[in-house]
Amino acid sequence: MKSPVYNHLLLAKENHKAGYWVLIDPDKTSTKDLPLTIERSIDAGVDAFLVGGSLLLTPDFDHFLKIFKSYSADLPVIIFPGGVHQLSAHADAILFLSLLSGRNAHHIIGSQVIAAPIIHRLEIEPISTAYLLVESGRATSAEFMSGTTPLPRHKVEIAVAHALAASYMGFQTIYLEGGSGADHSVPEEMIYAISQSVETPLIVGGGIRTPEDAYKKVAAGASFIVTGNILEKNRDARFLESFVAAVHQAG
Ligand code: 1GP
Repeated sequence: MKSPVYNHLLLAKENHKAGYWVLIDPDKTSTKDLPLTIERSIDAGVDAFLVGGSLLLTPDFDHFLKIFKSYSADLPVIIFPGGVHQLSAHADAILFLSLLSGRNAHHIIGSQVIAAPIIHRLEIEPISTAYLLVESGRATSAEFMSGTTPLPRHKVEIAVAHALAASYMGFQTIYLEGGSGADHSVPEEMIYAISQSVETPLIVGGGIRTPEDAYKKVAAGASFIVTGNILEKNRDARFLESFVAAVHQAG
């Protein structure tokens, strides 16, 4: 299978040694705000966009993606799905998530079987991703909506065991997820231990609020950093630029 987006991301990782992705939640950004939001991100030097959310109230995901793609130039637009209804031919790729930290077969393989033939027909690139939810304080939307127990944040060996299993199963990436707006982001000790155990690129997101946080995650071994909420709260262009610089310099 051709993997142009995945290869593009790996190249970005090679050049900067780590990549910075901005997550856009269609419920929190109107299509009217998209041109400016996207232009600012491109100017700041982000490496890709993720679009999606655990629970989306926006009825027209496809239309949102269509508008999004018309402004995003050559930067990859990747669906970060909260369910099988978050699919669109206007995206370049989709994180084909399997919730490996949970024990609910529907989120490990059930939804994937429903979505796979649609993704095939839409001709968007699936990037197989082992999605590992990590305990982060108060219950997050991802935790509640999936009805699964996250990995205990102080049990690094359990997280490493999951990452090894994901690597043996051939996933293209592992997403270490604190959850949107997490009280505490994924601990550096966990990122470090996993990065020492597997070669699979690590995406880290959830509760990352400062460029310094992002820098520490990359220094610990993250390949890609995702932020969402914080950029919705702080729309200052220099703040975004400092995130990009922190991630690119930390590698
Ligand atoms: C959530 O990892 C993403 O799925 C981003 O989280 O909104 O907390 O940055 P934040």
